[in-house]
Amino acid sequence: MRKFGLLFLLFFWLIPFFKAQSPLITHTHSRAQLSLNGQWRYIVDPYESGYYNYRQDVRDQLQDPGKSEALFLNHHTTDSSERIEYDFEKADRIQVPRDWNSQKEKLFYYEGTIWYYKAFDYEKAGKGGRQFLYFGAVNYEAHVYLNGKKVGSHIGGFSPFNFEVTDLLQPEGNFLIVKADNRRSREQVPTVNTDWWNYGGITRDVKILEVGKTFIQDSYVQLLKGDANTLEVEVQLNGPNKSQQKVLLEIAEAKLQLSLTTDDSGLARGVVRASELNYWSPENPHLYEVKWRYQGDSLMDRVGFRTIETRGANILLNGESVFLRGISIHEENPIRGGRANSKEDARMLLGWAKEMGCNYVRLAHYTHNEHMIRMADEIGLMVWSEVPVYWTIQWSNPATLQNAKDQLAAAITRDKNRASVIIWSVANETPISAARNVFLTQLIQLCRTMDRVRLVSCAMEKRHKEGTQNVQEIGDPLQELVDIISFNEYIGWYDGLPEKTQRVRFEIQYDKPVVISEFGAGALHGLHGAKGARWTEEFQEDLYIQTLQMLDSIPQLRGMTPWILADFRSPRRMLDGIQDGWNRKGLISEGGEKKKAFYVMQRYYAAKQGL
Ligand code: GCB
Repeated sequence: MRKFGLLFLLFFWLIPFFKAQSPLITHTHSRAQLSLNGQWRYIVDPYESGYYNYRQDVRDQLQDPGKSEALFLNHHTTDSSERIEYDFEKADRIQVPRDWNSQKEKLFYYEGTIWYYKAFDYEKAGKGGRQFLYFGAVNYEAHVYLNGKKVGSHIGGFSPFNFEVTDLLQPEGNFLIVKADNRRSREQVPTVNTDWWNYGGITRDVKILEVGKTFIQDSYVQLLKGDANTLEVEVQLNGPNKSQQKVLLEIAEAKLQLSLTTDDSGLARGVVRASELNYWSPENPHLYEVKWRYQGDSLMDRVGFRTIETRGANILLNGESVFLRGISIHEENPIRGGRANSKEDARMLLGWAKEMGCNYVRLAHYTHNEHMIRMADEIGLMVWSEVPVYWTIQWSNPATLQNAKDQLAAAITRDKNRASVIIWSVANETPISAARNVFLTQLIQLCRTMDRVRLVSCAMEKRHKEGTQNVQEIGDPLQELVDIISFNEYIGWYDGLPEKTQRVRFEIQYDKPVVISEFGAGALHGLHGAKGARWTEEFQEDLYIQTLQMLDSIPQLRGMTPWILADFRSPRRMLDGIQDGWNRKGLISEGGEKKKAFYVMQRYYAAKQGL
């Protein structure tokens, strides 16, 4: 009995803590909305006193959270004798979206909790509608409160999430409070150890989405696998009247119309013939206006149609073999500093890639913001999209696996209509073990179930073939499961000197395309010297020249993404006078200047055009 009572208590204690997150709403750019971007107030709380009381109880779980310290209540008083130990109205301001580290010097190295506060009025557009609070991303853990009530929490620093707030919004005097905590921990994804800056805060757009009582939550329109003349279509309604409803799809430019009827779960599926499509490609990034209509609700999207598949060692885009002329990119604006988060940032980063002659980018090592993917659609760049399953994470921890799956599922849900995205990557440089194999196999399966058309890969490692000096093999059992064999190859930087590249031969057992996910060398822009001297532009240039010769001898080579477009911040990089907290493997400096190796890639890609 006592046991039962305890379980019962635990159950009720858990309910408010793990408030269900609403299913992800997509197409957020084209919906009626109120942007909450702009200036917010913030309070730094390294001891989390606003979250835990002095007995370490979670305040938002208590009958009496303690209005003097429970920041989410935003308590105000006119009684001068009352003790209130915080005041958002007096707190410093910070820009949202943007990480905190690059905005405030005192927060440069900060890892911990910061409370964000935003006051706003909200005039509902019409009667009977619903409102959802949407976050593009918060790094890493977010607890969200509206008008003193908890609306939910989320983990994962690079994925979007939303909560319904219909019953909480009021016409005037709303206050939204977000506890953002970017502390690293072992069981998370990524874990404590990465080679990038752990930028904290509300790093992507925040908005209130205004939708009808029953509304189009999500939709899908892409070419059917193996058939370039048929579109596969799916739409999901959300709301009390979702069953047996008519939803209309219209692609006027392709003279297509389709009416679908939802089942009891609000889902409708169909296919429609579409001949003479103008196919999307990097050379012709054509996007169609796609309109969805359900009762008064209408959604607009710009969608490209292309096929992507592999045959033997070839990658076929719209049936024709392509060479992926790529570059790896972190989501960072090195010139301004901090996480990239806007259309302009995307234009700058992807513009540099275009200038190099790329038709492809590897968006490392986590899901990038939606502006990046949409810009890639617009300007014509194919995309490798990745989740932060990086180096060593807890392969045997079911919560860690669930977390990785959630991040991957969010990326696929958000970006499944983007023609640019051709590859889902489930991991980077992970050590082979039975537990890892099980973990990653599940992620690969998730990609295959959620996305029937795109390719799957991961950045593996290479190794010396046993008993040989200069023969390299991959040896990762995941080669069997992926569509594209990718590995990080640092011969000449982490493995010998650049001349070693001339002795190395690769043995790759599979008749699958090989796309090198990384190679590179560190160089400080403006530092010149002999090509044998590390950190000079000449060393990096020479390594690139020699590496390209070596890679060209791999018969299945179908592309590459050298590491990396631009220098990026990393606390692991401590060499004073050279690194100063930057990973210097960029082909472009933090000031935007191109290093010599940039031009090596530009020339190499010019010669690969049309291949
Ligand atoms: C790698 C990692 C990447 C690092 C890079 C480096 O293999 O995948 O995240 O930044 O090497 O510079 O060492």
